[in-house]
Amino acid sequence: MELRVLGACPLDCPDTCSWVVTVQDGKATSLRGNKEQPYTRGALCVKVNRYLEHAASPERILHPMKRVGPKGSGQFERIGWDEALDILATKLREIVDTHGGEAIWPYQGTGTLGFVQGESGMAGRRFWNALGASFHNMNICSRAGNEGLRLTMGTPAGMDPETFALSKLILLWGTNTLTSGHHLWKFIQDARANGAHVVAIDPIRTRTAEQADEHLAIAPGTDGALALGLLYVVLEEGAEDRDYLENHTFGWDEFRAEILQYPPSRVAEITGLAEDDIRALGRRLAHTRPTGIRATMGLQRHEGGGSAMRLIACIPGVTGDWRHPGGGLAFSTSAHVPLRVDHCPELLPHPVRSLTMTRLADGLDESVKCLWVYGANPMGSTSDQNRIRERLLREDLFTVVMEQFPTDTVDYADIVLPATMQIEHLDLHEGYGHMYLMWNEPAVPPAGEALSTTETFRRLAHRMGLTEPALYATDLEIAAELLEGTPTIQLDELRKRGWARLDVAEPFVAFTGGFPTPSGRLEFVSDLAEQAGLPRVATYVPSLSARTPKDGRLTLITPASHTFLNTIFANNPELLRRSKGPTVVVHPQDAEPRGLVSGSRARISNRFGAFEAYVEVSDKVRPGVAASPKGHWPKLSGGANANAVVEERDADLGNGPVYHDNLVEISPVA
Ligand SMILES: Nc1nc2c(c(=O)[nH]1)N[C@H]1C(S)=C(S)[C@@H](COP(=O)(O)OP(=O)(O)OC[C@H]3O[C@@H](n4cnc5c(=O)[nH]c(N)nc54)[C@H](O)[C@@H]3O)O[C@H]1N2
Ligand SMILES: Nc1nc2c(c(=O)[nH]1)N[C@H]1C(S)=C(S)[C@@H](COP(=O)(O)OP(=O)(O)OC[C@H]3O[C@@H](n4cnc5c(=O)[nH]c(N)nc54)[C@H](O)[C@@H]3O)O[C@H]1N2
Ligand code: SF4
Ligand SMILES: [Mo]
Repeated sequence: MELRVLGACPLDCPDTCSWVVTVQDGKATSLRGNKEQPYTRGALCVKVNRYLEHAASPERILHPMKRVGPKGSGQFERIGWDEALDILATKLREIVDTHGGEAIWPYQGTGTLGFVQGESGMAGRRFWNALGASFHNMNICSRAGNEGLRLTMGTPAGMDPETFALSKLILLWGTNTLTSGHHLWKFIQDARANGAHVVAIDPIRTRTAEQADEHLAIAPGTDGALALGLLYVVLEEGAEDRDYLENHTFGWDEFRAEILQYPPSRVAEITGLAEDDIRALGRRLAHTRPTGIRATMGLQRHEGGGSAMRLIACIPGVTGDWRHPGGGLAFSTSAHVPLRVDHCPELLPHPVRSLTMTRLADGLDESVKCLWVYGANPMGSTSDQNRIRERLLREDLFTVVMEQFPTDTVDYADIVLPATMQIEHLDLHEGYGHMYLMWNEPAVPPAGEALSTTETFRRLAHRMGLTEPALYATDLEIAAELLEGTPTIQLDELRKRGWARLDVAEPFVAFTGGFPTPSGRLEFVSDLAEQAGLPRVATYVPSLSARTPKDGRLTLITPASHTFLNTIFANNPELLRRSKGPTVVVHPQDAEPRGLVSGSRARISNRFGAFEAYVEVSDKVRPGVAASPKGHWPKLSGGANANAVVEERDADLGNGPVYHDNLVEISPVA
């Protein structure tokens, strides 16, 4: 018998594709994009085209295991679920009784963004609340940008990305659309067919920049200065929207004075761009309505990243672009999604501390007795790899990893639990790059003894004798509860169709009812910014690499890899082969004096550590910048990846990470 089962891609990608799994005799035989979904329209991507192959990989973890070798050795023996649950229940109880629940760090990552199984709903949180575990502050990805946008707009939620089809000028700012969420491209092409001009602003000539009409190869971490310089030209042209400024913004006089500090000549010096290019784009911005800005996570992975987002969000306030469909800014649509997420905080025995995801090495001190990792691969994805490794070797730390694959993080576990993949469990998703909810129906039974996240925590709660009914909600009950936040979307209809548009207008124009800021207006000046330690008026805050003398060092950017999704798929033989990596791209001017040639091995190092990669000499990167895509597994790359040289240092807002703001030396490997 052949069945077609509707699902959704669970990965941390803005597109959240709708897919169709064909099942024959209980086996998934094909997984294809769902043509009916209006945003993703049937195409998946190079990575997820291999999802079934990946799910059937002989490397899948299929049963619980306990450590038998020394910590970090990755030596395990198979155990049954019964024994695993006994060990875990006993150990957790002992830790709670001796040290208190806060000695447990539930370290959840972005492996799946589902609201039932994953990060968006913070699956497991009810269970952790019942134990009084520490709160996990999930800020690894977009927090600095979110906070920056919140200062200006009151929310990170802006344009519906579909309305880029209506833009006449599109700024792709610190975003690699064709790699990190390619379905937007279709809408950009529609805009181009109507005469839109597309500009990529990126230190790297990415595949997106190559396809754009214009590429400004800006020096990393100087985007705030560019934003001010462009607005300077808008003022010179007399093109500010005075009516909008007067009726919808707050703090214009102060902000105007700030803009006037940044004439294009000064901005050219800061950003390394040609003054003429800045002026030309400024004039274009001044006279093109609507202008749509797509700014995503790349440019906020910097010391000044939150401030840069705050400032870029000011641009449509000056030009009045928020008036028009196709005008404004799109970062993430998450905050448009009104699902009802209930972590049952009433289960907490007392208020608990918060531990910060990007500060794993710092946070993993003696006060933490149990690290419980799920949907995450911190040994591959988190800053300051060497110090994390040291901490994970602590003999008094009990580490549990729920996983699908034997990652570097798994090697440090005391107990490993087999996790289901998306075709094997139920979930409900948003798309953070579109305005739809997505349904994922399980298509096949779990592989081996794998259990979903929710089922694992239900069984563990039972084994620990916990009685709160909320801990035993079924997946369907959780989904129904979530949908209580969206009265226009019915569960049975969503299940039948696989997707549903949020209850928003089409075409959507944001902020028609004002901005959710303290003043109700777009804020150029913000008391909340001052409370967060930033200047009251939105302004340029340089990144480390922009403000530090380089002394022969290069700025390392570690962007999204085309063939992996963070560290997921980096053990797939074909995708690993296609990545040709790990690679490091260096400009000819920087390669020559260092004796680096294409195809040779290089050592990339700084005081935090080192990793090795194959050199690609190319003018795709600006002089002074090196690029090495994220995601390679340390153990498949000589023991370390790019995060060995990423410092555990905070961005200016929300303790965001600084993955693209590190200085390194690069030398040939003998
Ligand atoms: N194929 C693939 N897709 C992915 C991912 C993946 O790993 N692989 N990851 C997913 C995840 S988790 C996320 S968060 C998103 C991230 O997707 P993006 O937001 O696209 O993030 P990055 O690739 O980190 O950076 C985007 C671009 O910003 C540029 N950039 C870096 N620093 C600066 C700067 O200072 N100024 C400017 N103007 N540009 C700068 C980089 O060179 C890069 O080309 O993508 C998601 N999609
Ligand atoms: N150098 C550098 N590092 C970066 C970045 C960068 O730009 N540069 N980007 C950062 C960003 S944007 C992000 S979002 C983080 C991501 O960092 P993490 O959140 O740690 O994500 P991954 O590395 O993809 O690891 C996710 C793991 O979850 C597992 N998994 C997937 N689905 C499930 C499931 O349903 N259940 C369970 N139990 N496990 C599952 C996968 O097998 C995988 O090993 O990485 C960050 N790291
Ligand atoms: S990773 Fe992104 S583009 Fe690829 S299938 Fe998933 S949602 Fe679609
Ligand atoms: Mo991310």
